[in-house]
Amino acid sequence: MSAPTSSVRLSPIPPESTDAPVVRHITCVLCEASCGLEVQVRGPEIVSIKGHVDDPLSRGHICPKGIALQDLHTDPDRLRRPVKRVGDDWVEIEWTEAIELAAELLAGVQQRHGRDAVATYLGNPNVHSLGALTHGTAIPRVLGSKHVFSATSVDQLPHHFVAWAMYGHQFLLPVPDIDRTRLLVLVGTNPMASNGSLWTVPDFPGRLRELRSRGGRLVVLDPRRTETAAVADEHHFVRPGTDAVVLLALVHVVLAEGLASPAAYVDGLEELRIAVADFTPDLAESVSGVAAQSIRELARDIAAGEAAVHGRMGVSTQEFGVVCQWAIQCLMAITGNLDQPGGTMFTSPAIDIIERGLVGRGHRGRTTSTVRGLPEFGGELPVSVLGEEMEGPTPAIRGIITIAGNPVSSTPAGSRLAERLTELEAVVAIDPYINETTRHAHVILPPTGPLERDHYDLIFHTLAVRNTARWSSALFPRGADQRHDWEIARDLVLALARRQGRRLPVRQQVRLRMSPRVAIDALLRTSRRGLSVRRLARTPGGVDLGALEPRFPERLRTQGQRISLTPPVLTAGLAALRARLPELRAAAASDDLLLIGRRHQRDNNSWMHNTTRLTRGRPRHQLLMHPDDLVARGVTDGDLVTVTSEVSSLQVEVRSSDEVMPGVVSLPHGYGHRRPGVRLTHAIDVPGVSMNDLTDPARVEGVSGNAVLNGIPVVVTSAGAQQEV
Ligand SMILES: Nc1nc2c(c(=O)[nH]1)N[C@H]1C(S)=C(S)[C@@H](COP(=O)(O)OP(=O)(O)OC[C@H]3O[C@@H](n4cnc5c(=O)[nH]c(N)nc54)[C@H](O)[C@@H]3O)O[C@H]1N2
Ligand SMILES: Nc1nc2c(c(=O)[nH]1)N[C@H]1C(S)=C(S)[C@@H](COP(=O)(O)OP(=O)(O)OC[C@H]3O[C@@H](n4cnc5c(=O)[nH]c(N)nc54)[C@H](O)[C@@H]3O)O[C@H]1N2
Ligand code: SF4
Ligand SMILES: [Mo]
Repeated sequence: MSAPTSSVRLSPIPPESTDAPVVRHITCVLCEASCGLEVQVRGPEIVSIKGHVDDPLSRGHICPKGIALQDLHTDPDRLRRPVKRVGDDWVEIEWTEAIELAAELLAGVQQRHGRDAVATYLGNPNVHSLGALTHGTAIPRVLGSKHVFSATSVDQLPHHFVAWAMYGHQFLLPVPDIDRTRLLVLVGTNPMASNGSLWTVPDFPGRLRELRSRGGRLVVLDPRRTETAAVADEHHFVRPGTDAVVLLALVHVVLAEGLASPAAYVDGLEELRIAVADFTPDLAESVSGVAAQSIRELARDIAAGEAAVHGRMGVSTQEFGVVCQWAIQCLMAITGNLDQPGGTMFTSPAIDIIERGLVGRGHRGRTTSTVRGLPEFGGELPVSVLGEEMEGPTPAIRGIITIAGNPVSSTPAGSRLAERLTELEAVVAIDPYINETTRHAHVILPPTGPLERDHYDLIFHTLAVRNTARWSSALFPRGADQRHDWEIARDLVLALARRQGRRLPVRQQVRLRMSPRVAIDALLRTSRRGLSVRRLARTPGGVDLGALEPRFPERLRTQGQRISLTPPVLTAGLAALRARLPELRAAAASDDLLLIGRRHQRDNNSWMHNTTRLTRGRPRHQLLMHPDDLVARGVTDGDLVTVTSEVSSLQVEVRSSDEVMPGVVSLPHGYGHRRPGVRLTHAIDVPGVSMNDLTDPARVEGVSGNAVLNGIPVVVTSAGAQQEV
């Protein structure tokens, strides 16, 4: 298909223009795949959205969410101007008033109760918004409270923790070199639905097909036969929360059979062999259900080279997340697959956030939470403590600002957190919607949407399967009454500083006033690649900087640029795992149920349900349960069931499915919008409940404090009698 008029523009199209359609290239910021899209626009209207075929990274890929960007853009529920809550009503106010009100509320709490009394919660879209990255973090900095939280601790904290402990920097996260690998092993990740995570791998299906045509294989370990498992060469059901034992057994086999071939900069092979000596394939089989023989064969195959193992949500947000991530890194390192083509590799991004010091290397334990005493990592406390820090006669937290986050839906015991929010003296949200969390705000400051702002992927170029650099100019100009994320952050930080009676250092003021475009341009111009925003904007899809290349040991940030396989902070996790083994073995033999999560290609965490384009069709909110488990409980497909965890109970329809292994039930997260005060016209009619009403803030991963969202013990009973309620 040919495009009507191809042109590259640096400035947004004026809204009154009504000429022939113009073709523009932008980046989709809805997920980590960061697809390059080709959009036809006529004036303020979108004529079509499709994948940009010539994009060197995403190669034409697009998913239904990318097409739904237009619905997000035109959604009448999306706030364009600030609103203030007056009783149960919302009143639009001017920006100056809104910023002053937000600053007054937050500064007031700090004046009355101290700095730590105001919390910041940074949600997932912060990493997908350039302005939030360049300016947003100035907000927690000016507040100066220890109570900084983010979605990281309901997600990938174990990855950062292990990268920090082994490679010396929390962002030295290796990605599978899918384009050259011979063997891809995916553990607890479902890229056919999620499009990849901590692994920017747009067009996963196409890349998988190419892997196959090269004679390569995909092996999946997951308690559910996911969309990815369904297209794999081999799928092993693994009982939730037991992967650590399987992954350690893989390490065990490699070392026991003398198959190790680590690089010269790797230390501690013998210590590792001793540490994993008791984690045999037979032990792994008894707790996980994965056959010992399969583990032996897989270990040998990985040791044969050009193999990449990647573990994500399923092995991160579980009881032994850090042990899992550590075992995976050890496995890659000892088999010589780390930092090698076909293995797991590190990027060489045009803007190197590690080299340029844009992200700190990580630190731990500089402060602790007030109630449970959990340590910070990298300046953040685990979000599982957020609710409890708001409780008691003298709550540690009395005010909060949420930035692009919906913790009521996304963090453990969300409904309980919602109750706490109603008691706070100040709730401020930087968010475009009145949703499960922001309905409790006193004031909401809505930023522009993805089509109204410039973008450059500071984070996802760092995690991509190919080195490229892409600039994405705003498709439409922002309205006169709208503000970008970065402008809101700038104004709020300045207002907070004024109220604190201090003058920000000049350098900081200059940085705050610099638009993200100017900041990125400066970073590009001073980079080794010698690029600029203008140069990138002239090249639709950006520039291709080539395949990933080996970067170690130079890129290591450890002492002497060496890798220790057995840092004590990681091996410490083994004691807790050994202590749990008898229970894990007993649980494997019982008929108790464990709850796990799931993602659907047309869901986007908790916030894209307000478009019928993504929600129509077969409902997908149900609890999946194995037919044998249904029979054992006298429940039939489609029934309403009561699901009870240690913290709460809820009712939801059940769907019989042998996709899940016996003893496992699965619910998606991000559902359950029908709550008082939510202003999402379509989403409130989407059936479903919030999985995080069942998850337990007391269950955190033992080493990092990451939330445990998978492998939750639950009881399921028929709710037949209550069905008419
Ligand atoms: N049980 C269970 N819980 C989970 C997960 C799970 O698998 N199971 N997954 C976890 C994971 S991986 C994550 S990342 C978290 C996500 O947790 P959160 O980040 O807390 O939640 P999101 O659903 O991503 O909500 C994003 C919010 O940002 C707003 N928003 C969207 N775009 C922008 C923008 O550009 N600027 C601003 N300021 N706001 C914006 C939306 O309106 C919404 O309120 O959930 C976690 N929770
Ligand atoms: N369509 C869509 N795409 C998304 C998102 C979305 O909400 N929707 N969210 C984005 C975000 S924020 C993230 S972090 C990524 C996440 O990307 P993924 O990690 O790929 O996400 P999930 O689909 O949650 O995959 C987790 C898998 O782990 C399995 N699992 C659960 N418990 C265990 C266990 O104990 N062991 C093992 N081995 N497996 C287990 C689950 O069955 C599931 O298949 O996706 C991103 N992309
Ligand atoms: S895969 Fe992700 S980045 Fe690509 S179009 Fe879909 S939502 Fe956007
Ligand atoms: Mo995430």
